[in-house]
Amino acid sequence: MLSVALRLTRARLFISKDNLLARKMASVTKREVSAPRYSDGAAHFDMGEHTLRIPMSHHAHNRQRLVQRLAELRATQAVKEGSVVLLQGGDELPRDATDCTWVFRQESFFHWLFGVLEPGWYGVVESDSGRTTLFCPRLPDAYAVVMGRIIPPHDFMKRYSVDRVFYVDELPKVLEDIKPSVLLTLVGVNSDSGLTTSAAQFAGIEKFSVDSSVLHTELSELRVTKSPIEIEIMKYAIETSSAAHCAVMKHVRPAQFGKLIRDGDMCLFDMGAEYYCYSADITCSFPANGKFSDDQRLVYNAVLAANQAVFEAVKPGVKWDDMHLLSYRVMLQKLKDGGLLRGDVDAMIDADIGAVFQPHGLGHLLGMDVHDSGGYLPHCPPRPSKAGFNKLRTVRPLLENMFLTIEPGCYFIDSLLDKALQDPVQQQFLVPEVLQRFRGFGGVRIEDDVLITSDGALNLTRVPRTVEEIEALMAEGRKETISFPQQLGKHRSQQ
Ligand SMILES: [Mn+2]
Repeated sequence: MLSVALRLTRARLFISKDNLLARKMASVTKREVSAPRYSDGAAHFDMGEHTLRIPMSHHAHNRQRLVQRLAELRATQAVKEGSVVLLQGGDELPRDATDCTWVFRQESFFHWLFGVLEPGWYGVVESDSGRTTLFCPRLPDAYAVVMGRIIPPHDFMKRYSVDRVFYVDELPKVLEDIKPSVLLTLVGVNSDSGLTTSAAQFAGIEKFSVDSSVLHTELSELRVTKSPIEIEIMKYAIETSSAAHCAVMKHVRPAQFGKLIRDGDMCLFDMGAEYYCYSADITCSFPANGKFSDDQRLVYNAVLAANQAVFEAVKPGVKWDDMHLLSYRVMLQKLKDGGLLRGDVDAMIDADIGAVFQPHGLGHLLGMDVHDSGGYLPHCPPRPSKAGFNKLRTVRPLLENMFLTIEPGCYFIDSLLDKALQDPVQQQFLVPEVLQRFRGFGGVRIEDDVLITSDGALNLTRVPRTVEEIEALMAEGRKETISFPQQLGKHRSQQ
C-alpha cells in the first residue's frame, strides 16, 4: 500500500438521483466496513474484529478543545459572543466521465471535529454553549432499494454522539433559529500545496454575517498537538505500517517482477497506512539481495547516524530547522570520512553541499494529513530561504504531543552532482573520482514516526534499522518459499 497523497478539491456536483444511486452502489463495500457501531450503547468506529475501536467521544473532546479556544478569543474580542462555527464536509468526486467515484475520504478538518464518514454533510458548533448540530443529505427513496434502510437523522445522532441532526435542506432554517452573531467558516491556505480550503456555502448564506479569518489558524493549531486518543490511533497506524514494511523486506527477491528489481539494487520503500484518517509515513531502505555492499553500508550508516543524532536531540523547544542542520552536519561528516567529500564540514554547509545530497526537508508534522496542517501558521516562524532548508514543511519549535517524521536521506542525483561539480564554490568539497562510483546508486532514506514527549521523543516505528538487523530479517525471509503471480499463471498453463 504505497502512500499516495490524494488531493481532494471540493467540487459542486449536480447529480441526478439515478447517478447518485450508482455512486452509492459503487462504494457499498467501504460503507459496510467503516460505519461506526453503537449496538453497545456507545458509538465507536472500528473496521471489524481485531481492529482498533475509536469512541466518538474523541470528536466531542476535539470540539471541546475548539470551544475552549474560542472562549479565550472571546475574552480578547477576537471572536464575538454568539459566534457559530460552520463547516462543510467533503463531497464525492466522479472518476472522469464515468458514473463511478473516487473512494470517498472525508475532508480532514471536518473529520477531526465530527467524525462523519459520509460525503455531503455540514456541521455546526455553537461557540457559547458547544451545542453541536449535524446536517446529513436527504437520500432518494431509490437508495434504499440497493443499499437497504436509509439511516434517519435520529439514528445518526446516536451514531455520531451529537446534540441534533437535521437534513442539509433544513440548514438555513436551523441557522435562522440559532441567530448567530457571526458564522465562522474555514478559509486558509495549505502551506505544502498552496491550495485554499473551500469555505462552507449554501443558498441563503448571504443573510448571515460571515467571518473566515479565525477558524483555519485555530483548528490547524489544535491539530498540531495530539490528544491521548489520537496518539493511540497514530500508534496503531504506525505499527500496522511497520509490519507491512517487515513483510516487504522478507519477501522481496531481486530479478523478479520483470527484472524491475535487480541484484545489487538499493530499494527505498516509502509507505504508510491510514486508519480512521490518521496517517503513518515510514521509509525503509535495504539492498534487494539482502546483503549490503561496502558502498551501500557506508551511505546507509551515514543516513542512520543523522537519523539517530536528530532523534537523540529532539524535545520540546528545539527548533526544527536546527535539527535539519544537525542532520546535514552528521551526514556530511560521515560522507567525508568515507572519502566522498573533503574540507571543513561547516564550510560545506555554508556552501549548500547538504542540499546536493539531501534536497528535501528533514521531516514534517504527521497526523490526519500525511504532511499535517500547521507548519507555517501566522504566529509561526516563516519558511527559510537557504537551499534544503527551504524545503522544510515547518521550522516550528517542537511541542509536547506533536507527531513528526525524522527522515534524512542521501541520494546521488546526476543533475545535482553535475551542477555542484561545475560550481566553483561547491566543487572544492567534492571528490569526483570517488563520487563517480556512486552514480546510479539511487538513494537511502530512513524515515521514522516519532511522538514528542515532555523531555524527548518516542520512536513508534517498529522496523529493523541497523545493517545487521536488516540483513538478519531478510535472511529469515529467504527461508520462506513464495509464489509470484507469474509463477502461478505458469502452473495453470502447464496443467
Ligand atoms: Mn514523509
